[in-house]
Amino acid sequence: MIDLRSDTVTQPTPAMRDAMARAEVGDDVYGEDPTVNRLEELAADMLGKDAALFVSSGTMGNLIALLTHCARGDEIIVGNQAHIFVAEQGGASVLGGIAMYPLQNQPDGTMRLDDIRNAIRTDDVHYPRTRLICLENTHMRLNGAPLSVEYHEQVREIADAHRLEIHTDGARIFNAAVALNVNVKEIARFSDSVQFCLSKGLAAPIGSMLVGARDFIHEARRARKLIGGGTRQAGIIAAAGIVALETRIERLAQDHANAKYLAEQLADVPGIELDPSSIQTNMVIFDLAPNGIPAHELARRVQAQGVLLQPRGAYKLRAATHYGVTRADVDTALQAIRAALAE
Ligand code: TLP
Repeated sequence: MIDLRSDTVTQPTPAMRDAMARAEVGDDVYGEDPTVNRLEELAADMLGKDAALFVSSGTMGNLIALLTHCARGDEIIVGNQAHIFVAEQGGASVLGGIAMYPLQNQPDGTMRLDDIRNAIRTDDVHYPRTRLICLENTHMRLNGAPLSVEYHEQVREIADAHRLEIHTDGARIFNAAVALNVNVKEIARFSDSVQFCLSKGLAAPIGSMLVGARDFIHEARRARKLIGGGTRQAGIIAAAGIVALETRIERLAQDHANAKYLAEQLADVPGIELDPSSIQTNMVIFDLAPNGIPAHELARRVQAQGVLLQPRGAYKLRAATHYGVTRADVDTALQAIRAALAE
């Protein structure tokens, strides 16, 4: 199977399995797992922050960040296409009593700066208190668009002017850094906290990191325990995370080139609507002509030819590239898609 549904399907590399087998471990709730501690130091250092916390998933990392930044009744400003708003069951509201103020995401993954300014609440007894601005980089639902360093800086200026904090859902922040050709620290420096995933393009089997200031991570560690995310000999999985950070970032450029190639070829297929210039990282989201076959039917037909795509709407599909997908696989997938549309 050529699995283009997501970069979450990546399998751990042989080096990861080897590191997992050999990992030195201890009880991480006591802070005694040397491998987890090493991963947390490495992540904090790479992102240019004081401290880091190892968590089970991106969803958990975002939730812990929001629970730590906000009290009950506080409000966050978040994009209406953001994973935090769309795809985390409203966890911050359900579990933290945190209100969400969704703003229209632009096609490049940003929220308009004026929209952010206008959404910040005045001190009025009717309103919740604005506390946090959430960004997503890369922006998954918007073709994996990377947000520029300049945009992060502009949002920081607004946050500072209103004494707000910023959390970035950087599930794929290394994809952004590679696409923008900047050190990831440059992106992270304008956010108080960043969550990033080890288990997507970086290919680790499990885990995400939350990074931020020392006091913030101290509180986040409490929130992680609160929601049952304190784990014991977690070094077994943290070991793979270290290998991910040390060895898997370089590969992302190839994933981006494969996504670009896929997009350029798909744009020429009759019945597919897609602007290949919007593809800068590893996500290719494309539309089918509304009078043609629906997305789930195309997915079914290509599956019969050994290719998995993810339907993301009645006439919308996603293909994500990752290290399990070669250029030859992309060609095979293209053939399958062309054949399926011609059926
Ligand atoms: N995204 C998954 C699905 O949930 C859609 C995917 O296949 O892309 N932030 C962003 C931007 C994400 O894309 C995801 C996962 C998460 C957070 C949550 O990470 P996990 O799945 O580890 O909880």
